[in-house]
Amino acid sequence: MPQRNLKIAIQKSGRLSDSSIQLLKKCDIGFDNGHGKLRSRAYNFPLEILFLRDDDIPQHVEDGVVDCGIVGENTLIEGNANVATIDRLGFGKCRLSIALPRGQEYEAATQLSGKRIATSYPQMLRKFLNENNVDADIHTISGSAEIAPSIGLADAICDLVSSGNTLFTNGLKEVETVLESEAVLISRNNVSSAVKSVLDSLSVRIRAVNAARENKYILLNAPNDRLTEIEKLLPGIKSPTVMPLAESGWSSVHSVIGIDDHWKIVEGLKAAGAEGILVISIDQMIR
Ligand code: PRT
Ligand code: ZN
Repeated sequence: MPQRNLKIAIQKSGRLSDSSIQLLKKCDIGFDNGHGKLRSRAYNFPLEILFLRDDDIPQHVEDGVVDCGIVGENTLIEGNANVATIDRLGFGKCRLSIALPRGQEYEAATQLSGKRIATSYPQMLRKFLNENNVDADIHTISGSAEIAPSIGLADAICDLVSSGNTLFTNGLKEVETVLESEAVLISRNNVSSAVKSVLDSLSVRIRAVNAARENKYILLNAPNDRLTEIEKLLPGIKSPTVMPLAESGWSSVHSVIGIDDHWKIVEGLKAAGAEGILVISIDQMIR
């Protein structure tokens, strides 16, 4: 399959920049991301990286200025660009929420009728309001929505929230979630087979990195008479690897476990007689 350089756009500077760069580096793609750079060519993978404002990325992907890009789903959906979502990337997680001044009682979306809601996401907010049969006045602003109620510009806001600190310090409370968002890899529809071939290679690497992040490699020594019990605690990719130790009556057991419950599994293994338990991070995992 002929290959040509794939062009990817990532955010130049902002909340998605570091994670996007780290993701490509964990895919073993080497490039110079020196301060102020606008474009960079990978030296060990057919990839050219363009550093752009996040809002411009979906349109540039649709127009073919770049072949693919990393952008928040919120930006993608609001911009309504005609592109394909290839992978969800697990970082840049946030939600687009409607928030009201904290003292106000809130029970249902119908209470938003007649209110002025300030937002940088008018399309998504309009859709949410229509779906909930709410007739509210959308006030489109370009940023700092959280101060709109306190300066009398709006009764409510619809903005991105991650920790909730910004809402809290501005005396606001979240009452409705319009969208759960995270960074996604997007590509132009109908890319050529030469571009698709590189995009597929990149996607395989990204999935391997993301799968690795969700798992740990575990090694332990197990007394043979407790092996059945220990194996039940370790599903592995297929099943755990069991090898005899030099010391008779003992085996070495290797497996892969999910990151969310690995401490619970380790406690179970110890209780079942496992010794010398090592838990190791995985770089890449290809299923
Ligand atoms: O310059 P450029 O246009 O490229 O960047 P930008 O300023 O438009 O975007 P940026 O860097 O702020 O955010 C890029 C993307 O990060 C967003 O489109 C989201 O997909 C994602 N993201 C994740 C967030 C947040 N979390 C987030 N918390 N984007 C913005 N926020 C803001 C939010 O608007 C609010 O002001 O953070 C504040 C709330 O944060 P908490 O933690 O106090 O709740
Ligand atoms: Zn932006």
